[in-house]
Formats: sequence, C-alpha cells, structure tokens
Amino acid sequence: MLSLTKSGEIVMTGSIDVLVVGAGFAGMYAVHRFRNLGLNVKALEAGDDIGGTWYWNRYPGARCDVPSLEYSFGFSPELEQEWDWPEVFSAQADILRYANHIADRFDLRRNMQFDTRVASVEWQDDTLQWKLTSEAGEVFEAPYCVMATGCLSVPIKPEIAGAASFRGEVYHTGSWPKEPVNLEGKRVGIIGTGSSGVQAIPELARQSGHLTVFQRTPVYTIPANRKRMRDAVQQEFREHYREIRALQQVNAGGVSNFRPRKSVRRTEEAPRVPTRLLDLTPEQRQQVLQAQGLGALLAFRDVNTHPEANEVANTLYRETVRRMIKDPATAERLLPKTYGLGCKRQVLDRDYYETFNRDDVTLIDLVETPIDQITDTGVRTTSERYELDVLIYATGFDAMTGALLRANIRGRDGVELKQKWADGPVAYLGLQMSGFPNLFTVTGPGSPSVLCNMLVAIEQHVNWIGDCVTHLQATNQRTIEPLPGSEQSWIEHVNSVADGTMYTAPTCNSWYLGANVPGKPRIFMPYVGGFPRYRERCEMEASNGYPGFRVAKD
Ligand code: NA7
Repeated sequence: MLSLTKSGEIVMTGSIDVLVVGAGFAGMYAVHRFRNLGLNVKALEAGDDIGGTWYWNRYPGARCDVPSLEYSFGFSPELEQEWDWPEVFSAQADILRYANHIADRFDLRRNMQFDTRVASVEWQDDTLQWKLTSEAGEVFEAPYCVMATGCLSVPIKPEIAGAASFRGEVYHTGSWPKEPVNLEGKRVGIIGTGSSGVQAIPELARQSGHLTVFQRTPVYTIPANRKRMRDAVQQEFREHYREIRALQQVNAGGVSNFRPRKSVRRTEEAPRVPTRLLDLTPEQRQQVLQAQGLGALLAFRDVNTHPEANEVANTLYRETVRRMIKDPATAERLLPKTYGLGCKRQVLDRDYYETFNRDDVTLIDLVETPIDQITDTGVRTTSERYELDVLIYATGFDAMTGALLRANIRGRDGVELKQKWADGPVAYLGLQMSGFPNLFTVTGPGSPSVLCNMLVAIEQHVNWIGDCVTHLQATNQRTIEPLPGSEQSWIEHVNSVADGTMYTAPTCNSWYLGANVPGKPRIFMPYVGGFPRYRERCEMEASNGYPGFRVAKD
C-alpha cells in the first residue's frame, strides 16, 4: 500500500515485515525462507533480474571455484533431485540458469522489485522501523532489514590518469554487459591478473585479434578440474544428499568432499599425501608434483602455516611454471616472488600459462614499466604505447564491506555505519552490529563467508535470521542488536585465529585484508576458524535466548 507522509514522501506502508536488499542467492533464499515463516518480505535489487554475482560477472571464462554439486542449495530435496549440472565446476551461464530455475520454481520474483538500487538505509528511532530509500526516491519501511548485498559486489577501477579519455570500448569483468561483446579481430587490453583476469585471459585470447595483459602482481594459479559431469556421479550424489548436507555442516569450508563410492572409475588409488611438505625429500616432492600437479602443494598443511614449507612450495611452483612457458623472460615475469602460496584466494585456471605461449598475446609487467597514462587510443607505459580497441578492467572489488558502506546505513541516533567502521568492520558473528537494531547482514565480515561454500553459509545465516525474527515475534520483543562487548570479543577472536596463517603474513596484500582498496583499513575480514565452530556459536546464541544480544521492546 502506498501512502503520503507529512513531508510529501510516498511511503509503502502496512505490511512489509522484512526488507531484503539484494536478489543474489542470499536474497533469493531469504525471500523463500521468510515467506515460509509467514513473514511479508520484499527484496530490492539493483539489477533487472535475480542472480547477484552470477548476474553481473558474465565475462568470458567466468566460473565457480567450488564443485557444483556442493555449490547448490540444500533446502529443497526436490530441487536437488531435478537439477542437472553439465560440468563438475560450473560456468557462469549454468549457475545463472540454476538461479533462474529456483526463482521460477519457488515463484520468488513476486516478492522482488528490480532496477531498484538502495541509496540509504535509516533506522527510525520513533517507529522502530528501517526506512530504505531508492536512488529514484522510492521509500520502503519495515521493522527488519536484511542486507543480502554480497561479498564481492562492488567492482573497483583504479584511478589511472587519462582513463576517461579512452575512446574504445571499456568493460569491467564484475559488471560485464548482458549483450554479447564481439571481440573478433580487435586489439584488447586487460588490466589485472586475479581470479577474474586469469579466467578471462585464455578466452579473450581466443576471441580477440590481439590481447595485451597488463600485470602488476603475478598470480599463483592451479589447473581447474575440467570434467563433464557423469550421470552416475550425479545420481550417487542425489542418493546421498542428506548425508552430504550433514557433512557440509561439519567441514571447515562447508564442503562435504563426498566421494561417490560405486560410480567413480578408479584406475588406481591416489597415493597418500603426508601432511607436511618438509617431511618429504626433494625427490619425493618432485614425484608428488609429477603425479598430482601443482594443486598437490596446497594439500600440505605446513604450506599454509610454516614459512619455510611455504617457500619450498613457492620454489617448486616457480620451477614448474618455468617449464611451461616458452619465452624465459615472459616466464620470469609470470612468477610470483613477493608473497607466498595461500595468502590470497586460490585461483583456478584453464590454459592460463599456455596462453602466454601464443604469438597474439603480449604480457606487460607493470612493475618494470608502470602505466603512465591511458590515452584516447590505448595505454601508455613508461616505455611504450599500446593501441587498443577494447580495455577491460579485471581489477577486483571493494570486498566484504563495500556494498554495506555504500548503502549509507544509519543506525540509532543517526550514527553512520561508515563512522562505526572507520577503523575496520566491527560486527558480531558477521550477522549484526551494535547500534543497528534489527539490521542483519548475510555472510558479513567476521563470518566464514568467502572462506566457506557460499551457499552453505547463506542458508545457515538466513535460517538463523529467520529463527531470530520468529523468536522476537513470539516473545513480543521488538528489537535485537549485539551487546558492544559481544562484538568486541568476537572481533578479537576473529583476529586471533587469523594470526599466524599465510593470510595475514606481512608480505600478503589481498582483498581479504582490504589491501586492494587505497585507504581501506588493513583487517582480515572473514572468519578463518571454520564453519562448524562458527555455526555452533550461532546455535548457542539462539538456543540460550541470545545472551550476546540486547533483546528489547524498544
Ligand atoms: P582481485 O583478486 O582483487 O584481482 C584484481 C587484479 O587487478 C589484481 O591482479 C590486481 O593487481 C590488479 N590491479 C588492481 N589495481 C591495479 C592497478 N592500478 N594497476 C594494475 N593492476 C591492478 O579481483 P578478481 O576480480 O580477480 O577476483 C576477486 C574474487 O572474485 C576472487 O578472489 C574470487 O573469489 C572471485 P595487484 O595484485 O593489486 O597488484
């Protein structure tokens, strides 16, 4: 229902219980779950359809780094039985198809409003409601607000002199157009060699006339599993889904690691890998690499915790890459030397290194020759000009906090989230912030989020939020927010479990730490203590009546 306030604003009133911001997988499941709890829910989405990450990241080569049979929802046994995954690790188009199937099957769009970017989120002290205003000036109010805005949803472009003057086509991998982009015969340049760049580069090389890769920091990347899905494997998953979902709940990364028993063709048993790389002789290390490839390095526990083991792994990695690249100078440029394996999110690729053996691909090392300026016709480094028809930014995201801070959230007494988070995100369980009653974040900073299978993390968060709202309604309480002491001690715990891992090594500069955004506080944002430990803490709060929270009538 629409009504007019005294100040002349049109307000949608009456019956919304929960406003959800975002219609990616988190917003989609939130709509489904809250609706089933009998709540009136409305989701607001900036894009013109559902899908979130998989809606925006349509760049050639985009693909998930979690196996699809795991990166799927577990809330509906029927959904598990009816969906077919064509590949073991799915491409963006297949994941978006899955998302669309869910939206149709559960009729989610009827509770969603698209093309609606939320410009501000303000707590009303007098009415105990959240007031959301869209960029177009539309106003929505509800007692509960759920920010399902994603961890990697704000693409960033570096400030490079002259960027606006470029007259060719400009794209960002994180907001790739829906319409097909024709690169045939074109001179394409790409800046950035993180996951997105590494996935896109081999495809762009195939599609374009010539590809120039502008690399600042070389990446550690391991070959992805490229297998088609076998029917027998999919069927065995279907038969064991309840067991698989239970295994996900007790795995640190929310992945069951279920191995189909009857259906897998086993030519030979995989050799047992010792847990410490340092326990192996140099010859044994070579044997492991030859038998299992670069990915084997990541299976050694000490590679992630022991600097010496890490450097041994880094050296083995570099030796392997040197053998893959024809031109020794290009090989040296591609070798990561300033940080170790395990510092950043592991990148998986298809034909990345092989691509640099092509005659129509040029690698520019921006440390040797930085970009001086983008001109109207291309990129000028300190040594040369590169004429381009297309310039692609694969320069990443303002991760984890970006979308929340851009939403201009104001809590009690008009306090801005930007103020509260000036020195880094402070939240309890990555779910709620003190001073921001009834505002929930899905996979927020301080939760396992990006270190966990995202769909498992989303379901757990949304279920917890749904139960929490139900509890408030059943007990005639109107607000919930964490006690300041709870969020403080949680943040200390989040930091203490991250200390001593490769993630926080002094040489490491990752988006997990906010190090990719100039001026962003350097804080390790996700919870590295494992999904089960985290989930148990959330469950303890709910089953004990939310002792870490202030639950009140005001
Ligand atoms: P990432 O992993 O943040 O990578 C961004 C890339 O862009 C990285 O190679 C950066 O180099 C590069 N970059 C950023 N700014 C510049 C400038 N000014 N000049 C040159 N190069 C630059 O983002 P992705 O999108 O690849 O991946 C993000 C996550 O999405 C990924 O981990 C998956 O979880 C999905 P740098 O390392 O900063 O020197």
